[in-house]
Amino acid sequence: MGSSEYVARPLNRTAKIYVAGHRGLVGSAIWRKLESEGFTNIIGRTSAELDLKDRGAVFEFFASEKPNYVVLAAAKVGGILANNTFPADFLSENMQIQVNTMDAALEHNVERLLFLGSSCIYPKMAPQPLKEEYLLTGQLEPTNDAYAIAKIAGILQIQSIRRQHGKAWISAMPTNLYGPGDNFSPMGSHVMPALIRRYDEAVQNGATTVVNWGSGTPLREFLHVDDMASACLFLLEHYDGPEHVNVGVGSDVTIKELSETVAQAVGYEGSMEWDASKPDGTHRKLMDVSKLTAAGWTAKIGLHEGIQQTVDWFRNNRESFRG
Ligand code: GFB
Repeated sequence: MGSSEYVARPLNRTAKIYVAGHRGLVGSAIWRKLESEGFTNIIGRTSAELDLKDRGAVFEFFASEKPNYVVLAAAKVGGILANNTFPADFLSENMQIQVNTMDAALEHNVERLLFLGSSCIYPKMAPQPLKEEYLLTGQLEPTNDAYAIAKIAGILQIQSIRRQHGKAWISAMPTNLYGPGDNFSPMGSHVMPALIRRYDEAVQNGATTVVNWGSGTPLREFLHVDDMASACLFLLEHYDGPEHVNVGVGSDVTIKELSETVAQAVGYEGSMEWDASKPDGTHRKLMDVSKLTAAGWTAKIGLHEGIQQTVDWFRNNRESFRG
């Protein structure tokens, strides 16, 4: 980040802010964060109320609501198997959501917009930790290349709108996220909610063996979604540059270590097996978060604490969790 990109420009707490995807893991956390920070005019629409793939409806929504700020946290997301099985959906739906929302936001003069991507935008074989500048320097991980290309297009759309229209719009790329409100679908979810649900069911059923996916050797970095929400507001108020910014904790664990930690948090004492017919995905994608750290933000929620809190949330929301 060049020094001119560090700007302390508080958002107006009474201005209208639209959180696209406010029912999702990230959007709901951002909504909670904005409320706790005193924002009084937050708006959201469920996908039933507003389908962001419907270009006409999106333009009508912006014309009538005229938000000052937008957090674009709406996306079709899923774990490794969902990405690998439905690449056409991940590419098409994410492209439509992003293009429609950003085009309508531009037409209706949205002052600040934050676009959210993912660490899978980086080349599979890029050096670790992943610096922002490694974008577009090599081949992507094939299990999620379609999703990654959509997110890379979003970064380019932000940069192009900045160049052509001078907007103070920015992008953030989070590492793997987890926390309350996640999707716990056994086949479609990411690894953290999958493990929490699997081990919890094993405890309830008295099972002594669980089967996880892949080899357990890949490394992943996990960021609690409340930390992510805090980073999003921080960036909106302190960063104004064309380059996307990594958001993570700066350290990772193997999937085997993660599964042991989740087992402990859930109270599962049986054994674990690994199903090699399921994909491992990329071996490692640790974020270099030095830019964000230099700007003054670091994650606060430790992995053990975050996992325990998410397990407790899951157990308190058995009737209503997604998935
Ligand atoms: O969380 P996950 O699906 O995301 O998988 P990715 C991470 C690792 O956990 C992989 C292993 O090596 C999986 O094989 N794993 C073990 C499991 N057991 C399970 C399980 O029960 N469910 C799941 N899902 N994984 C996604 C990308 O990649 O992450 C997206 O496909 C996106 O594009 C997202 O970037 C954050 O980190 O492999």
